[in-house]
Amino acid sequence: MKNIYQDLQKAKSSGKKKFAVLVDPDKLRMGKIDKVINLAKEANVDYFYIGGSLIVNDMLDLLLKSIKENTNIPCVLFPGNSFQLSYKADAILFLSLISGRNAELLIGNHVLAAPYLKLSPLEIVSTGYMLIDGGVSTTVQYISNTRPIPADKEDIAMSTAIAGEMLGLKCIYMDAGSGAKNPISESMIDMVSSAVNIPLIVGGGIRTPEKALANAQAGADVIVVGNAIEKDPELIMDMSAAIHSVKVKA
Ligand code: 1GP
Repeated sequence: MKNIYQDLQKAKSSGKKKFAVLVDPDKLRMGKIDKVINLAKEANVDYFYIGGSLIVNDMLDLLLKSIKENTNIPCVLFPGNSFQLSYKADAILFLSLISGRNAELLIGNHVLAAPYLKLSPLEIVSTGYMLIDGGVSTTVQYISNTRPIPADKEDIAMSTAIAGEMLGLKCIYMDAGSGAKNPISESMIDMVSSAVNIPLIVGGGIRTPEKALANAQAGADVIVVGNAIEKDPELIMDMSAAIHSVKVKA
């Protein structure tokens, strides 16, 4: 059995960067997913993150089945709510929305999901999820009923991440939200990654290999890209090459 978190910690300590392709089961037609899977295999993508704020059909299991039949790339659930669970994935980001003050998303939903997850074969990766203002109001902001951290408040982002680490969370995920106009700045990534020792996942509005590379160089350990790849799956190749080009420590 793979240990996804241990592998990520090992990569972090050697300076190796990981690339996650985010797939929203609702948005991808099955035809297009075959192309994404093949390109991801070819490009040595590290993870599929699976999720969306709204999943309105039964595509989740179908999508996981299709990925599993075709590749060994680990599938990590990135659930928008506690209905988005499936035993067919390898791991789940057990998200606590620590940038917000909505008790349901800090602990409430977790209590409801815990018995299911306890029995599941999924690897549980507790994750402090921080929404950062990306210049547009995103679905996750609306659904979560929380205010994101302002994009220029690096000290708030840093303090929030430190608190998350002190509470024992295993990862921090800084997200400008899917389709953000402004992705998270490199200076915020730098400040947060320097302040914590746990792996830092960064996503939201990353559209170019240059920005993906800049984020990795600034200290992101996992770069997540969804929208841009949905629009142009071929982008997987250049994104992956850029992220994996970051030099590993000797
Ligand atoms: C959203 O971080 C992810 O939660 C990815 O965002 O779809 O904008 O790449 P994009």
